[in-house]
Amino acid sequence: MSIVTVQLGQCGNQIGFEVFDALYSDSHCPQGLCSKRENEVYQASCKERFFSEEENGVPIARAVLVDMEPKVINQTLSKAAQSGRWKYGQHSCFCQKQGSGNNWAYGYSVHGPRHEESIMNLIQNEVEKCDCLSGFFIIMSMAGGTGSGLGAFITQNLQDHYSNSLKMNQIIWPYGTGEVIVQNYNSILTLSHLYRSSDALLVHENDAVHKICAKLMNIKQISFSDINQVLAHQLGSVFQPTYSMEGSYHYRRNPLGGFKDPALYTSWLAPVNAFNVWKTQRAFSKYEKSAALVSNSQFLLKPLDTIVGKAWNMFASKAYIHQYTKFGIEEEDFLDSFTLLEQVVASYCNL
Ligand SMILES: Nc1nc2c(ncn2[C@@H]2O[C@H](COP(=O)(O)OP(=O)(O)OP(=O)(O)O)[C@@H](O)[C@H]2O)c(=O)[nH]1
Ligand SMILES: [Mg+2]
Repeated sequence: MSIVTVQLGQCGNQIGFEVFDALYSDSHCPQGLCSKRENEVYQASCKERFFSEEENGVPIARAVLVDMEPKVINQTLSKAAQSGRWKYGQHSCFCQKQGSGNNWAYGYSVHGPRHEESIMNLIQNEVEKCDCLSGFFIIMSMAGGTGSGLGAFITQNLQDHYSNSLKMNQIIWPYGTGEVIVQNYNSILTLSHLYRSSDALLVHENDAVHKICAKLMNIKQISFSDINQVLAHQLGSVFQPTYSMEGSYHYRRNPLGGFKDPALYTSWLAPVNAFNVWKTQRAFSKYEKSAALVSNSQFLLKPLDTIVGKAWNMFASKAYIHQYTKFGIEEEDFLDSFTLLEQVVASYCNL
């Protein structure tokens, strides 16, 4: 089963690179407690999932790189090529001369329709290289213009063209302070559109990862590269295959039970369905023991409520709205987004 990754905008491309690098490093690191045979199966499974192979044996990331300006894509391509370990495909990039200037509407309404065909063709080429497609990872920030606006547009297109395949968006949540003034507008538009077209949103908060770098890793001058490495580690540890002892060398779900306290689970799911465990003897990265938890919880309520509140305050005074209406995103679209996200906030409050 293979996954095609679509990396969009500066953030999506920079993180995408670190993710593939982490996946590659992990699959070539010491095997930990598992046998040689198990390790080989793990490596083959990782490769099938995330890489295709070129004739000379260098793995090629199953990825499409999209940005509206060339700088980050060029840097990303050359970093991968210089690693000498894996690379991106020769015809897997789409870029233009000028970005979306942190304007969601420009990414969604201008770049989207204009470049839809070229980008969807690149994605289709990548899909055709998979024997069996299990779905798409779409990596993007929600505060800029390209990753967020074009990312929402492309996700919608993927939903139309590949409705049976899983679409999971990796969303980078902006820092609470100190960034672009319209980031809250871009964020609510991204979230409300993805709510309709994506199967799952996996949210990564820059503030939270920054704290990990500062407090747990003691990094003094934290760069995006540090943050992206932490994110890549988290994503790798969740999406690398797991190995089940039962039966033959298959990777599959391995429910072990879960936490005992029923109060930890939502009432509308039976605990057996609410909690799944996958485990493997194979070390992840250089760690013999590690654990990763993905949860759908009230964790995001506060950040979501804050973003919706800030965007609403700006919207109430009509600040910067003309930058959006200019490209076809009307006040009505904003109101729809607010209504939808307020419903989401209310549902999560009642969990
Ligand atoms: N974690 C992380 N966040 C990033 C990175 N680069 C940018 N961001 C965040 O992404 C947001 C800005 O979005 P970008 O990805 O730079 O924007 P873009 O998609 O390239 O869109 P335009 O530049 O407007 O065309 C801000 O919230 C940044 O904090 C990165 O490498 N890692
Ligand atoms: Mg950019």
